[in-house]
Amino acid sequence: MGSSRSGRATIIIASLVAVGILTWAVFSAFAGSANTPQSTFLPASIQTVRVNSLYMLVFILAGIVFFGIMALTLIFSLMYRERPGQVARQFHGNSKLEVVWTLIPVLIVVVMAIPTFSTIHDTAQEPPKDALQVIAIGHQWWFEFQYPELGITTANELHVPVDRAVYITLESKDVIHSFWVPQLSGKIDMMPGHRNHLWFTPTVARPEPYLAQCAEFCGMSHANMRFRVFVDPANDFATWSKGAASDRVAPTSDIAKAGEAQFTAAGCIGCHTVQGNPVAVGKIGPNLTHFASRTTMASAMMDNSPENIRRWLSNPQAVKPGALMPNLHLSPDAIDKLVPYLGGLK
Ligand code: HEC
Ligand SMILES: [Cu+2]
Repeated sequence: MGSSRSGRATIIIASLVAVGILTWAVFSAFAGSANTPQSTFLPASIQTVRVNSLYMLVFILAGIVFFGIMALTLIFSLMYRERPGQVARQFHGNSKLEVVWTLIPVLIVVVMAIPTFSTIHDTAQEPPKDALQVIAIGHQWWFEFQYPELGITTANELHVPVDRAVYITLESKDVIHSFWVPQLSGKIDMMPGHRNHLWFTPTVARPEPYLAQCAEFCGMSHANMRFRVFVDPANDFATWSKGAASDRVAPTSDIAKAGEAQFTAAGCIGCHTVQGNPVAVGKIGPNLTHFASRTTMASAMMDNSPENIRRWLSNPQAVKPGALMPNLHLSPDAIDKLVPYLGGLK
């Protein structure tokens, strides 16, 4: 008798502790927004705001059910616990109760279903006619972005104007990748030989980028396959896109000329395009025409700085495991010419 009573006490204490830990885990997931730049709880597009409010509704309803049932379980196990000399009353069925506990879940499901269907309906619409067209191509392990209407090809940093729909066509050059900007869009696979689509309308312009990354394991440097989305005010986007569509500034200084010659001599032109340089038309690696205007390099895994360019050129695989740019065993003199050249590709 005594042992079964202490057993029950243990169960009650254990359930209280479990409820406490769960509550803490769930609420800590919402906290610390500054430290969670890839949190889906900080939506910044029309679509992610919709999805997030739907999520919150389901989450709150589930929370009410969860805590209600836990509380009732605790209360009943205390109130109706075994007592000496008492025998529980035996009976079969209670229609009123059965109707109530069937209707309540039905009601909850209906309350969740109506906004779910309407959100699915709205987010599955065709994008508006004036949407900005972007083709995003996954490569092991970097992202290529093309703006067919604007004549732009760039890599790893996507610029989009605020308050205008962006229609993204997703492709892959090799294996399956996945395109995901947690604050701006859902997550959709980039498949070889098949085009997927996704669109979103960013609503919050800001100088800091939205962090994003490949969300489908795609090989050795999957974790280093990141990208950034800059949501610009309309004017800034116009300025950016004009620059991004232009050719490189033809080298005039001796340093720039030597750098461009080295870029050809070292074979970089076989894999990299520099618009305006007639021999640099390679398509294997990122387009470098305006490389220096990007804030990061090697798929946003590090800052774009002279030191990092130097490290990269000395041994790409040492910086990014498995990187598909070969180690060209460049001489220190060649690297000395290439670093300022790349830094000048504004
Ligand atoms: C065989 C093809 C190939 C050759 C040759 C090659 N690269 Fe690359 N390069 C790549 C690939 C692929 C990447 C993307 C690597 C990644 O991020 O995973 C890359 C990335 C880069 C980047 C970073 C670009 C960015 O936006 O992140 C720079 C800079 C670069 N290469 C410069 C050079 C220079 C300079 C040379 C010549 C010395 C050269 N590459 C030769 C394939 C090549
Ligand atoms: Cu990946």
